[in-house]
Amino acid sequence: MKINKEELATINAVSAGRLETEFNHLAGRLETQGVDIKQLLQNLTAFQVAIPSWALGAGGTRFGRFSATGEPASLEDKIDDVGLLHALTGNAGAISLHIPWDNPGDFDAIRQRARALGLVFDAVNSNTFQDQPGQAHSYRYGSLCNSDASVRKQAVEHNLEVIRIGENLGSKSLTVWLADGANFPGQYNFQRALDRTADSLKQIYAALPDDWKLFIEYKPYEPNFYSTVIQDWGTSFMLANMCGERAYTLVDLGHHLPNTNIEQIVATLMYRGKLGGFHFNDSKYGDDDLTVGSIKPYALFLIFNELVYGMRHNPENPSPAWMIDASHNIKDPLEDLIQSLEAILEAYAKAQLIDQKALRDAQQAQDVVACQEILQDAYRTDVRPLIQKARQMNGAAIHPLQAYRSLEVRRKLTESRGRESRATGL
Ligand code: RM4
Ligand code: MN
Ligand code: MN
Repeated sequence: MKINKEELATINAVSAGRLETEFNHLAGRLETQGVDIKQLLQNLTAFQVAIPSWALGAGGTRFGRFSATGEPASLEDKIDDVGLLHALTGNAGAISLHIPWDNPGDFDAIRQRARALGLVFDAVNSNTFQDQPGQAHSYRYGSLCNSDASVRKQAVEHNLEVIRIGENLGSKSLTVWLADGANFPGQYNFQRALDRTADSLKQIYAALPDDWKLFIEYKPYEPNFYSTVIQDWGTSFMLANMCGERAYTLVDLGHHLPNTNIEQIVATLMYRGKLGGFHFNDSKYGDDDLTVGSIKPYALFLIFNELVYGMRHNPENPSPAWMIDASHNIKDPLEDLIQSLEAILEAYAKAQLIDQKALRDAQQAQDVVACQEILQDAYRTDVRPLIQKARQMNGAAIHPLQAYRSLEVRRKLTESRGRESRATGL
């Protein structure tokens, strides 16, 4: 199904008057504080977050899976779902594929379908954490780190195949996340496993097209519970440096042990020009992949503060590849993604409200209380009218979730795809 522009306009008309009043009120107040509203709106309308193809169906846990009805069973359907999200929010203009969960057959047709919906293909993701039917060697004991050279070769070749697929779709980056690790002390030698991983990554990097980037993701544990080869940002940063200029670290918010100061990691990476990509989600304990902003919205704001600072001061970083990497097992996946997009936009908008000059002065004067006030003043501002205005300007829904429900999107998807259709992914 497609969002009917006229129906959307009718829905928007109901809230347009109220939005105008609220927007004018907020914009007027912020302008007296020196905020450039025009620039802010421009940043918000331009902000695009890639949607992972594996978040469009219900996410499972190792204890089971509760299907959402009308799930997208094919890549075509997944593209259509991202198209729906983009039409409703104006901020979901890209899709990130996971190979072989996604298997683009006819590249031209797939590209064409995405283009018609205003979508581009963001980073492609390789999968060497699951064995595929008919595969010659198993990843049971790791892929790029494996002590068996033929397994490493197979894993490197898979990454090269993913690059080839990405090239055909117009992607410009490859994200490598490795499950490689050990469940028990002594299972492998740390240095040798790391050395083999570095060597395999260098082979992948060497095959990267000139205008491509390599993103190396880290994660402390799961699926291995004693050690993960690329367990933290430091290891990823080191490997990215060993590979070369176009290799970067990718930060996934859920890939940290509880209470880690993620905003400081962001700042450190940006300081050295090595932050390449970002996976948004939220968590309480581990890689929970919960809706962005549902647990720690203040931490998200502080992270965005560093991102905004870095985007202004560290031009040696590429403009980060933003992606949501969340998937939920009980919510409607599209509603979940709408909520995540809203939280991201909110944190991004609030971070731009921070009075950087005043903050710098307060830091210089070592006025700790003032520093906190400046940050929290921005955080406590209700920026929703700004985001709603930006969506209206993009021709999207002022209230995407409400529009999604009143257009009965899930019911219509279920009608056309059936109750049993199932998306590929975890
Ligand atoms: C991992 C990691 C990767 C994602 C897989 C599905 O934990 O976050 O980015 O591709 O999950
Ligand atoms: Mn991730
Ligand atoms: Mn993850």
